[in-house]
Amino acid sequence: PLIIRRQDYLPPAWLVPEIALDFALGLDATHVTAKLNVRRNPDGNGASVLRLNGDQLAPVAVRIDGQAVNDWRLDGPDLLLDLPGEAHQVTIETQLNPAANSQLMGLYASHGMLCTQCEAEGFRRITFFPDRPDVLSTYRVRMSGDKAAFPILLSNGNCEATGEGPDGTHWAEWYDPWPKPCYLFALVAGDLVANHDSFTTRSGREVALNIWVRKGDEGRTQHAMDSLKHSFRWDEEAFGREYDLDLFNVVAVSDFNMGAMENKGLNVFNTRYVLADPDTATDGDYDAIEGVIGHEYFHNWSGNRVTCRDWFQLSLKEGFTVLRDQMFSADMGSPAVKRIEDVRVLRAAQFPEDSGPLAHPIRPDSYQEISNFYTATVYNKGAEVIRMMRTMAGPERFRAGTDLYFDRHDGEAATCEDFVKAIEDGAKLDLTQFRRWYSQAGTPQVSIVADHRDDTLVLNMTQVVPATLNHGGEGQPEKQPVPIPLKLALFDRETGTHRGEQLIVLDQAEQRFVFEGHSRPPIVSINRGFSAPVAIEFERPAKDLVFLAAKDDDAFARYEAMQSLVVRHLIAVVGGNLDERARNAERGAIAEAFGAVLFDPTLDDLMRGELLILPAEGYLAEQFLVADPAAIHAEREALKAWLGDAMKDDWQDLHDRVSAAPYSRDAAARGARKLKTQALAYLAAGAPAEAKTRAIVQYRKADNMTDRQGALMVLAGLDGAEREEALADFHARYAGNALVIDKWFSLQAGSLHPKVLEHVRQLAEHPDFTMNNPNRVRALYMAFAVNAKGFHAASGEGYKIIGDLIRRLDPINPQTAARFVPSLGRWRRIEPKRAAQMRAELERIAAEPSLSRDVLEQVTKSLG
Ligand code: B3K
Ligand code: ZN
Repeated sequence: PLIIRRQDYLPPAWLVPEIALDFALGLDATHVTAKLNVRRNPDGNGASVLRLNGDQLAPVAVRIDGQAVNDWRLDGPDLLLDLPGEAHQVTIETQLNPAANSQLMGLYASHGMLCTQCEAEGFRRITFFPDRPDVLSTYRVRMSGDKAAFPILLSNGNCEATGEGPDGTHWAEWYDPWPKPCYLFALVAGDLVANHDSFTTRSGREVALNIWVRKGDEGRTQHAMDSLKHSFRWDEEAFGREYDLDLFNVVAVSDFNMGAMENKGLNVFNTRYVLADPDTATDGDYDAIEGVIGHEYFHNWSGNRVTCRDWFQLSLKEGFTVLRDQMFSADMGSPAVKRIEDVRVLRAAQFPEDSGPLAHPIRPDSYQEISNFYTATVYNKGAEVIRMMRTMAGPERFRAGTDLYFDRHDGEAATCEDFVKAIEDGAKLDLTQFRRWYSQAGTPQVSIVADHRDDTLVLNMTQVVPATLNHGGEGQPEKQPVPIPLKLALFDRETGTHRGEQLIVLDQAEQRFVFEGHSRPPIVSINRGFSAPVAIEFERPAKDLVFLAAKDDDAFARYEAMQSLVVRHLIAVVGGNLDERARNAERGAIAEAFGAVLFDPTLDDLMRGELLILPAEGYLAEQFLVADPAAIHAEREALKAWLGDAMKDDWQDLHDRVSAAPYSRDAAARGARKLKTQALAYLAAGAPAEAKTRAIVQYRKADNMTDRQGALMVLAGLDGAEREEALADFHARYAGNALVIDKWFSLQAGSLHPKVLEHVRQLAEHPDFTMNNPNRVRALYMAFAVNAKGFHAASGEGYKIIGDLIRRLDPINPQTAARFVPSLGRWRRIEPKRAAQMRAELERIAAEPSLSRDVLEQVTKSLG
């Protein structure tokens, strides 16, 4: 396989300052004429050959300076041209079939509309071009097509002219004055309607805002529009960033590989991150829409105005933009709850990546297929790394750093090193050692031993960055210590207070931190706010964790104490290290902590809900070198059932209290809804008959999707006619609403029902199921792949379902197929019997004759 390496970067030999594109649009035949003004790059290698990347393209015609030429040649998928002079105009015609494009990269058809996805390397499926992010061009785009089929014609920048053509056609011409790499190009043509609004920037520019959707969906766009306006305002206030065109378009598409795409002035979105109303979208959906709308908007500066030199720098735009969207969502809602949710995502998605065969630094050193590197590591750990810089610098100095970064690199294709240097210079911070966070994979493990003598507390700390093994060439056996900023508070166990939060930085392999003036051994609250993305091992008495769970004034630390209490209990139970008396004593301590949370009047319900969530199975599995997922699942469910039963009255009272709150989008009502379904879930585990009765009522009375989905989730895991009735009712009620039917698939595939394997097989044959829509594929199979009960079934059937899916989906949509490989790739960390089954499934995939580069890279690295 061809391995692309970061150290092999060379500047482009040719630049393309301008491109003019002409599209004659048709669903199954689109003709593209591309005129490239090219000139030799003074910083290039002087080669006279111009390499234009292609992917499944054949040139219909090639002209140089207006003259047809025949002496072009193909090198694999690429087109090579010899150019004698300093500057030329190269014209290339290509012919595409968008309707046949099931990969959803390049130009494709979706429900009668045409749209594009170019990041990372989709533009080369439209025309031959130097498809690399350090080639920046201004784009003039003309498109023409049937007016009835494509009444709306959109591209980047501003629309400069429109007109009528022959035979019921029309055309539009767009011009984007901001030079951009081709991955930010976009075109949309279709029968769309818009929610129109506007925003006036702080310097007085009036920006027209449009959210384009298919007819009938316009009533579900207001939340996205509100989120968009909030994003415009927030980026001005928080980062001093103003929008730079008179127009901002968002288009919702139901066939989309990812969440959304930040094309300049024309963001293209998966419908699931645009459409919402109370009847069809949960509170979680509303939050996700706000976050993704913000994320794509913020890319206008962190990604578009300052872009990436090459794809190894992906975290430059993604890590930073994730941090920005996290800060935005925190400011729009509850910062405490948002931080906890972000950490939960990191632990569920990124920690396993860091400890598995696909581990890579946030700035990878090599890849075979770049689509495989849009990972939780590049995105979420990337955000954590920049967040640590902010923690060490403080908000004001960090802002000086980002101001300098935008100022220094505006209009450029920059590197992660450029970013670090700008923060270093602007925030006046020495980041020499900190740069290791960019080059080392693996989650640092911090061990803490506390020693109290006389009036002095000593914290002895060690850090180890675990070796990431050489699965497929990306190994790092030797690691160096990294600077780990830890926020800390020392609580007096009698007064329950502390003397203020401090920041310590652990930057050696072993280090002692001394704290004087503590006559009693204090209770240590550490990594407050999750100030560093590390795993901490710190043995201490359960009563200290119970104290922090009830009293810590840092919301994250309080959540963490609660989690630790449960995690260490479950590790001990799964390991068979507790006799019945010890187990019951620990369960009692957990119930006591739960009780404190349930009745703490100072907590709001959203936060209360966070504190009552049991640690995820994946996170628990991470705590073992070799995990038994069935035992983890069984013991976690057993604890849930015990809590459900032991605290039955409390859950019922809670369910009664929160059920009385009327629907609204305010925090109190959202908190009530979160607790409503949590109470039901604990009851379902410990008192199923009671839960069923309540779930049926909650389902019937629901006036919003959060309550309805929550009730259906509980019913889907229970047996009986009520389950079938509710599922049938839900399906009939939302027939034709693809996003809600996705939920119907997910609830069943993710359910605790004993027959979940059978259900998933049946759902794959359901008339509503299709392999051609990524949302539907993910709704069924991603929900299943994270359902330990089904996926890790002892028979190995769960692995086979995912293995079969990957093999069937790969020829249709390799990018989406490859996303399922990591679930099987974790076999080394699973008990031997299942590990052998998982490995066998990977080998079956590897034996397929013509795998995509996407799946091949993930499977070979996973087999190691
Ligand atoms: N930048 C896009 C990612 C598209 C990747 C396609 N393989 C979405 C985002 O992070 O905003
Ligand atoms: Zn992004």
